[in-house]
Amino acid sequence: MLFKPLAAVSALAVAPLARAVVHEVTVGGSAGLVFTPNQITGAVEGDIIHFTFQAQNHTATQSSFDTPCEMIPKGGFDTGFQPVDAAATSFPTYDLPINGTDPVWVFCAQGTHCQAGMVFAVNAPTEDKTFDRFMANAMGMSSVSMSMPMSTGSTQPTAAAATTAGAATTPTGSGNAASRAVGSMNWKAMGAVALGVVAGAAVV
Ligand SMILES: *[C@@H]1O[C@H](CO)[C@@H](O)[C@H](O)[C@H]1NC(C)=O
Ligand SMILES: *[C@@H]1O[C@H](CO)[C@@H](O)[C@H](O)[C@H]1NC(C)=O
Ligand SMILES: [Cu+2]
Repeated sequence: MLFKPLAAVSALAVAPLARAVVHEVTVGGSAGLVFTPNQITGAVEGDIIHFTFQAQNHTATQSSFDTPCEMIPKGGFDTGFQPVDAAATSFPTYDLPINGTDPVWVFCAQGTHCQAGMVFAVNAPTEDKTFDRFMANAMGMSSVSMSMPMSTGSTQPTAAAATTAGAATTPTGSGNAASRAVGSMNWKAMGAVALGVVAGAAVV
């Protein structure tokens, strides 16, 4: 009788150590200009992202959510170019240690691969700074700016969003169901911001 509760407690105590894992990610290869998978969630300190480079000549380079296709100025990681022949049978690898649960944004620095969507993320949030938005930014599918931080994942014009925010439904973007859902939420938030600005202006 006593042993069951004790066993449960000790299992919980060792759980954090047991969770450290190696996440396999293939860069390029027959899948094309992509990281496969293109995101890892739930990674914790001590985990490793194990990149395996296949054809053609790619990098895994750290960027930021706001500038997906630019290496962060200081302290970012960069594998450098890893040219791999299509007929290769052995592949260069790179182990990236994960140091916490903060998002890590990554792109391929070769030519216009990033603009073609060759991006990767670890622990991307499920709201706001999502992987879908990061990828859309990389592909130039949204015009993110400081004044309009919520414009993303949709081709719907900003003016329409402000006027229809209360009844916002599905934006007319071409994203998947997940990014459409986020877009819909964002339009409502945009409406709230717009109304706030209007209200403020009226008082002044
Ligand atoms: C890989 O790409 C880099 C950057 O474009 C280039 O400088 C390098 O020559 C390429 N390597 C090979 C073997 O093609
Ligand atoms: C984690 O820290 C190590 C050592 O400072 C560093 O080389 C590595 O790039 C860091 N990982 C990430 C994802 O930033
Ligand atoms: Cu590439």
